[in-house]
Amino acid sequence: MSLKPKPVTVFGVPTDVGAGTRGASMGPEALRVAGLVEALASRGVEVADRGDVAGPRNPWMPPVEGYRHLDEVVAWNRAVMEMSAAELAAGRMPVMLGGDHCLAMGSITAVARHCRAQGKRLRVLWLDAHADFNTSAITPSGNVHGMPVACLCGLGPDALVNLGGQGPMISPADVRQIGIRSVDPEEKRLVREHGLDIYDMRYIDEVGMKQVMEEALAGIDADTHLHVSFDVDVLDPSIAPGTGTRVPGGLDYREAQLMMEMIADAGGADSLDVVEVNPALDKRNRTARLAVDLVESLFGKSTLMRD
Ligand SMILES: [Mn+2]
Repeated sequence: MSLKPKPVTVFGVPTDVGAGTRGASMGPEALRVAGLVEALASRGVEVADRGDVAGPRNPWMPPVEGYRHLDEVVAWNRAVMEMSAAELAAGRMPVMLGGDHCLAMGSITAVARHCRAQGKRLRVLWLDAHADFNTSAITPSGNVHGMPVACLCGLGPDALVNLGGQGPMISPADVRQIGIRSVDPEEKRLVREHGLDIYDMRYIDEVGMKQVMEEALAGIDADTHLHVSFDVDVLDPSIAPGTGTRVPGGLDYREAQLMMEMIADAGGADSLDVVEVNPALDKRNRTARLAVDLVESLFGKSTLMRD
């Protein structure tokens, strides 16, 4: 399959309202400084940077009924959903620069609605160290960036589950999670109960990234909208130190490149989140630069002599 020649809209979402560590709010600018927009343009992609969406400040308060900053999380996600929906309706590929991972609720809600309207099937690749399948009842922290997959699947507060109309917006069967290696005990039970398709690090170690991606991409065709939600903490902290929830034992450089190249080989993504880049924890913008490098591969830049 050749790459979809779709025009791209990049937009930033400068907030860490769903995170337990401050600093992901600086992610969009770090990704721009690392040359994300120019890298896409140099691939021949028609790319527009719409700047940053706006939202409330981070009040940095303890959880209320199991959620931290729920009102602010809802406001930011609504802004993300509206921006994503407008770009999808215009036939463009939204690339959302977070921000923390709670913002994927807004982007994927927009994508799911778009798919319903267009009669398209949806596949979500969730690249992450964490399953992000917590609920208010089982969350150890109340940080909503640990809950977006559960909320999208209908487990969460009404304000998030029904953000874009009657939820749930997606089903666990739409999701493939790759790189998982940190799941809270109760979350583990919930993930099993809902039958989430998880390619954890042990599975990647045992069968290799090539087979993992073949399985995760199986069944995708021209009628499938592919959304990639890329949390940079999927990468090993030794190569991607600039993120708030580092977990040892992540993807190495070659595995991550192969993952992105195989997505490109399958036709590329139709929408993309790049989240949890935290410049306050980074070293000379290394993590943002690596993320840009990987996004280039997702857009078909081969590291080898194949084209
Ligand atoms: Mn995440």
